[in-house]
Amino acid sequence: MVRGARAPAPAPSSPRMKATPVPESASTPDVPVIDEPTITAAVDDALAAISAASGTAELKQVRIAHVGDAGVLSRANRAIKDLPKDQKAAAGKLVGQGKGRVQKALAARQAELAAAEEEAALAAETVDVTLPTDRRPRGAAHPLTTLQDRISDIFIGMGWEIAEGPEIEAEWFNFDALNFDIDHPARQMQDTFYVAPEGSGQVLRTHTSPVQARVLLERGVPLYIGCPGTVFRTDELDATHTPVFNQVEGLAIDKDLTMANLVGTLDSIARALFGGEPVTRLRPSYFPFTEPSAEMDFRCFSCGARQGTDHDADPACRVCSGTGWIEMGGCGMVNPAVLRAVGVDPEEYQGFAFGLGIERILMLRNGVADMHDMVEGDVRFSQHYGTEI
Ligand code: FA5
Repeated sequence: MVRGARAPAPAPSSPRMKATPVPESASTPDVPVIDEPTITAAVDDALAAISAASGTAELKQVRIAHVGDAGVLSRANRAIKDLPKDQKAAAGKLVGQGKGRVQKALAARQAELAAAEEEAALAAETVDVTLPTDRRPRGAAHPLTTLQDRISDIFIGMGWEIAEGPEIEAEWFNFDALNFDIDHPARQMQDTFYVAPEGSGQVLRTHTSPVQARVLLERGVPLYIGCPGTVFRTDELDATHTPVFNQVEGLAIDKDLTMANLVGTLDSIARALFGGEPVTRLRPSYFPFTEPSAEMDFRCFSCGARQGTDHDADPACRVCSGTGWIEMGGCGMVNPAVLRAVGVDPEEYQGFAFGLGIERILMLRNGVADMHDMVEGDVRFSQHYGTEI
């Protein structure tokens, strides 16, 4: 009845136990006895270990110990083939049923423990979405950038192209090509930032007008362009001046253009920027690269002058200095000397040009009374335009 080291097994305790004892072989001590008490004891051991396992890792060890190759049940299973033929069926049933009970208990406990572990992990990993975070505040484009984009859109809406030029500019483009005399006051060190070393022939451009000459050379005529960009002058910072500011240049060269086209274009840009009918005026002026030349002024937005030309300005107004007018830019018909400098025949082509100060437009459009606010980086100014802190 026995193969292996165990003492002879007791008589079958269950009437279902059909396995006939197998002859003992002392030479194979690892082969368990295949009888009901042995298999039942192995199954009970396994079931006790399974229910005692406190986690899936421990259960894995239980599985290896009780149904792995070295376990009693597996060894008994392997030994069945060596039993006498008439005992195989009963032994197979006994071991198979025992193993089945253990496997079923293992699967149930595995599911139970895995669910408990998952629940514990979820509880441990819970994110408290109400906790304060290190959220980065949202920035916003500087209002000057937004306005510059808006102005570019207006040019594009008129069917014009946008052109750009370098901020470090050749003196020739900044002055010579634009018909500035060699001793023109604007060239003085007091007005212009020169790029070292002395005599480099390079300046920080003092206006966007050099783009006129560059684009005329590059693209030829006819030409309709808008050129927004940053310019530099040795001006002191005050309510209406800053040393680094932005301009937008307009240049139209075609056949039969007149001053009327210039005025119509400026008025249409003013309407697109401000809506309604802004009060503007052209005042005779002088620029070496336009002839005739004018300054374009807007009625002051800050004092009594804002109500129209029939109303007096406030003599103490810091925005218009009591004049009732804010200078927005210069303009005029392109000087034939400029056209000749870039190889265009002034008998055939004429044109107009203008250069507007973008900071001044922002002042008028958004009621900014002091240019300090635009450049000093006080976050309260930026917040007004959408920057968060
Ligand atoms: C010019 O710069 C000419 N290039 C404009 C021009 C273009 C004339 C094409 C004719 C044909 P002006 O120096 O006036 O012109 O400057 C133009 C505008 O820039 C001024 O009207 C003003 O709105 C603005 N501006 C000038 N200096 C400053 C400054 N320091 N800070 C802020 N805005 C300024």
